Amino acid sequence: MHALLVIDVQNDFCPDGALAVQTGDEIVVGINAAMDRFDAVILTQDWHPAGHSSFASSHEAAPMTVIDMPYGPQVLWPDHCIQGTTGANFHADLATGHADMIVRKGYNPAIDSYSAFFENDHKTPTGLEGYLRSRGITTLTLVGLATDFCVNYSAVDAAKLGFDVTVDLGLCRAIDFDGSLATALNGMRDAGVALTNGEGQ
Ligand code: VGL
Ligand code: ZN
Repeated sequence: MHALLVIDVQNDFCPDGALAVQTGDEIVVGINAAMDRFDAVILTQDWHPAGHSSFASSHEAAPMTVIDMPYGPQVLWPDHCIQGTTGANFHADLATGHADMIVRKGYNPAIDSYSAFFENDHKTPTGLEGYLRSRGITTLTLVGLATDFCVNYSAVDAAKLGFDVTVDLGLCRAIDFDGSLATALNGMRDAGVALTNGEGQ
Protein backbone atom coordinates (compact mmCIF):
# COMPACT_ATOMS: atom_id res chain seq x y z
CA MET A 1 0.00 0.00 0.00
CA HIS A 2 1.38 3.35 -1.12
CA ALA A 3 0.29 6.62 0.50
CA LEU A 4 0.72 10.22 -0.59
CA LEU A 5 1.67 12.39 2.39
CA VAL A 6 0.90 16.06 1.67
CA ILE A 7 2.80 18.30 4.07
CA ASP A 8 1.45 21.67 5.25
CA VAL A 9 -0.09 23.10 2.05
CA GLN A 10 -1.55 25.97 4.10
CA ASN A 11 -2.18 29.64 3.40
CA ASP A 12 0.57 30.88 5.71
CA PHE A 13 3.20 28.98 3.66
CA CYS A 14 1.88 30.36 0.35
CA PRO A 15 2.63 33.78 -1.18
CA ASP A 16 1.23 36.57 1.08
CA GLY A 17 1.17 34.17 4.04
CA ALA A 18 2.87 34.84 7.38
CA LEU A 19 5.75 32.46 6.59
CA ALA A 20 5.51 32.57 2.83
CA VAL A 21 7.45 30.03 0.80
CA GLN A 22 8.22 31.38 -2.68
CA THR A 23 5.85 29.90 -5.28
CA GLY A 24 4.42 27.61 -2.60
CA ASP A 25 1.02 27.79 -4.29
CA GLU A 26 2.39 26.47 -7.62
CA ILE A 27 2.42 22.87 -6.40
CA VAL A 28 -1.29 22.63 -5.57
CA VAL A 29 -2.51 21.63 -9.06
CA GLY A 30 0.11 18.89 -9.38
CA ILE A 31 -0.61 17.55 -5.89
CA ASN A 32 -4.33 17.34 -6.66
CA ALA A 33 -3.59 15.47 -9.90
CA ALA A 34 -1.31 13.01 -8.09
CA MET A 35 -3.87 12.05 -5.43
CA ASP A 36 -5.72 9.50 -7.59
CA ARG A 37 -2.57 7.45 -8.10
CA PHE A 38 -2.27 6.44 -4.42
CA ASP A 39 -4.03 3.95 -2.15
CA ALA A 40 -4.34 6.60 0.56
CA VAL A 41 -3.93 10.37 0.87
CA ILE A 42 -2.90 11.93 4.17
CA LEU A 43 -2.62 15.67 4.79
CA THR A 44 -0.67 17.36 7.56
CA GLN A 45 -1.60 20.72 9.04
CA ASP A 46 0.76 22.90 11.09
CA TRP A 47 -1.49 23.89 14.01
CA HIS A 48 -0.01 26.16 16.67
CA PRO A 49 -1.70 27.77 19.66
CA ALA A 50 -1.23 31.58 19.87
CA GLY A 51 2.00 32.39 21.73
CA HIS A 52 3.68 29.14 20.62
CA SER A 53 7.29 28.71 21.78
CA SER A 54 8.54 28.53 18.16
CA PHE A 55 7.37 32.12 17.54
CA ALA A 56 9.97 34.90 17.73
CA SER A 57 7.26 37.10 19.28
CA SER A 58 7.15 34.77 22.30
CA HIS A 59 10.84 35.46 23.04
CA GLU A 60 11.09 39.15 22.12
CA ALA A 61 13.54 38.00 19.44
CA ALA A 62 13.83 38.66 15.72
CA PRO A 63 12.27 36.10 13.38
CA MET A 64 14.73 33.66 11.79
CA THR A 65 17.12 33.68 14.75
CA VAL A 66 17.96 30.43 16.53
CA ILE A 67 17.65 29.69 20.25
CA ASP A 68 18.44 26.70 22.42
CA MET A 69 15.40 24.84 23.66
CA PRO A 70 15.51 21.89 26.10
CA TYR A 71 15.19 19.60 23.03
CA GLY A 72 17.91 21.36 20.96
CA PRO A 73 18.30 24.40 18.66
CA GLN A 74 15.06 25.96 17.44
CA VAL A 75 14.60 28.50 14.62
CA LEU A 76 12.24 31.27 15.74
CA TRP A 77 9.53 31.88 13.15
CA PRO A 78 7.08 34.68 12.52
CA ASP A 79 3.67 33.86 14.06
CA HIS A 80 2.08 31.37 11.63
CA CYS A 81 -0.59 28.68 11.34
CA ILE A 82 -2.41 29.73 14.49
CA GLN A 83 -5.27 27.36 15.25
CA GLY A 84 -8.54 28.43 13.67
CA THR A 85 -7.11 31.29 11.59
CA THR A 86 -7.29 31.71 7.81
CA GLY A 87 -3.52 31.33 7.66
CA ALA A 88 -3.81 27.83 9.13
CA ASN A 89 -6.40 26.75 6.55
CA PHE A 90 -5.35 24.59 3.64
CA HIS A 91 -4.82 26.44 0.35
CA ALA A 92 -8.33 26.96 -1.05
CA ASP A 93 -7.61 24.91 -4.20
CA LEU A 94 -6.15 21.86 -2.42
CA ALA A 95 -8.44 18.86 -2.98
CA THR A 96 -8.89 18.15 0.72
CA GLY A 97 -11.95 15.98 -0.03
CA HIS A 98 -9.57 13.28 -1.30
CA ALA A 99 -7.84 12.97 2.08
CA ASP A 100 -8.43 9.89 4.26
CA MET A 101 -6.70 11.45 7.24
CA ILE A 102 -5.55 14.86 8.46
CA VAL A 103 -2.72 14.95 10.99
CA ARG A 104 -2.31 18.13 13.02
CA LYS A 105 1.02 18.91 14.63
CA GLY A 106 2.73 21.67 16.59
CA TYR A 107 -0.18 22.01 19.05
CA ASN A 108 2.03 21.47 22.12
CA PRO A 109 2.90 25.04 23.26
CA ALA A 110 6.38 24.03 24.50
CA ILE A 111 7.63 21.96 21.52
CA ASP A 112 7.68 22.58 17.79
CA SER A 113 6.87 19.71 15.45
CA TYR A 114 8.31 19.82 11.95
CA SER A 115 7.89 16.09 11.42
CA ALA A 116 4.53 14.44 10.80
CA PHE A 117 5.74 11.55 13.00
CA PHE A 118 7.45 13.07 16.07
CA GLU A 119 7.63 16.43 17.78
CA ASN A 120 11.03 18.18 17.70
CA ASP A 121 12.13 16.28 20.83
CA HIS A 122 12.27 13.31 18.37
CA LYS A 123 10.37 11.28 20.99
CA THR A 124 6.74 12.39 21.29
CA PRO A 125 4.74 10.60 18.57
CA THR A 126 1.89 12.19 16.61
CA GLY A 127 0.19 8.82 16.04
CA LEU A 128 0.79 8.80 12.27
CA GLU A 129 3.09 5.78 12.39
CA GLY A 130 0.39 3.65 14.02
CA TYR A 131 -2.21 4.85 11.52
CA LEU A 132 -0.04 3.92 8.55
CA ARG A 133 0.90 0.51 9.97
CA SER A 134 -2.69 -0.37 10.84
CA ARG A 135 -3.67 0.40 7.25
CA GLY A 136 -0.85 -1.76 5.84
CA ILE A 137 0.92 1.20 4.25
CA THR A 138 4.63 0.53 3.71
CA THR A 139 5.51 3.02 0.96
CA LEU A 140 5.24 6.80 1.14
CA THR A 141 5.61 9.65 -1.34
CA LEU A 142 5.97 13.07 0.28
CA VAL A 143 5.12 16.41 -1.30
CA GLY A 144 4.36 19.88 0.10
CA LEU A 145 5.89 22.70 2.15
CA ALA A 146 8.54 23.29 3.08
CA THR A 147 11.13 20.98 1.49
CA ASP A 148 13.85 21.88 3.99
CA PHE A 149 11.77 21.80 7.19
CA CYS A 150 8.56 19.81 7.52
CA VAL A 151 8.99 17.68 4.38
CA ASN A 152 12.62 16.94 5.29
CA TYR A 153 11.96 16.03 8.94
CA SER A 154 8.95 13.90 8.00
CA ALA A 155 10.83 12.05 5.25
CA VAL A 156 13.86 11.31 7.44
CA ASP A 157 11.69 10.08 10.33
CA ALA A 158 9.67 7.89 7.96
CA ALA A 159 12.84 6.33 6.53
CA LYS A 160 14.19 5.72 10.07
CA LEU A 161 10.91 4.00 10.93
CA GLY A 162 11.45 1.62 8.01
CA PHE A 163 9.03 3.01 5.43
CA ASP A 164 10.07 3.10 1.79
CA VAL A 165 10.19 6.87 1.22
CA THR A 166 10.29 9.09 -1.87
CA VAL A 167 10.17 12.89 -1.90
CA ASP A 168 8.90 14.36 -5.16
CA LEU A 169 10.84 17.62 -5.29
CA GLY A 170 8.76 18.88 -8.22
CA LEU A 171 5.80 19.07 -5.85
CA CYS A 172 7.69 20.72 -2.96
CA ARG A 173 9.01 24.23 -2.35
CA ALA A 174 11.71 25.33 0.12
CA ILE A 175 12.24 28.18 2.61
CA ASP A 176 16.03 27.87 2.01
CA PHE A 177 17.21 29.78 5.08
CA ASP A 178 20.97 29.84 5.73
CA GLY A 179 21.78 26.82 3.55
CA SER A 180 18.91 24.77 4.94
CA LEU A 181 17.88 23.34 1.56
CA ALA A 182 21.30 21.85 0.72
CA THR A 183 21.60 20.45 4.26
CA ALA A 184 18.12 18.92 4.00
CA LEU A 185 18.77 17.30 0.60
CA ASN A 186 21.99 15.72 1.90
CA GLY A 187 20.30 14.57 5.10
CA MET A 188 17.43 12.97 3.20
CA ARG A 189 19.82 11.15 0.83
CA ASP A 190 21.90 9.93 3.79
CA ALA A 191 18.74 8.59 5.45
CA GLY A 192 17.91 6.56 2.33
CA VAL A 193 15.10 8.80 1.03
CA ALA A 194 14.69 8.68 -2.77
CA LEU A 195 14.54 12.17 -4.30
CA THR A 196 12.67 12.41 -7.61
CA ASN A 197 11.27 15.08 -9.84
CA GLY A 198 8.35 13.17 -11.31
CA GLU A 199 4.83 14.42 -10.77
CA GLY A 200 3.91 12.42 -7.71
CA GLN A 201 4.73 8.85 -8.66
C1 VGL B 1 7.21 24.68 8.77
C2 VGL B 1 8.54 26.20 9.82
C3 VGL B 1 7.65 26.28 10.88
C4 VGL B 1 6.98 23.79 7.58
C5 VGL B 1 6.31 24.73 9.83
O1 VGL B 1 5.83 23.42 7.31
O2 VGL B 1 7.99 23.48 6.89
N1 VGL B 1 8.32 25.40 8.79
N2 VGL B 1 6.54 25.54 10.88
ZN1 ZN C 1 5.10 25.84 12.35
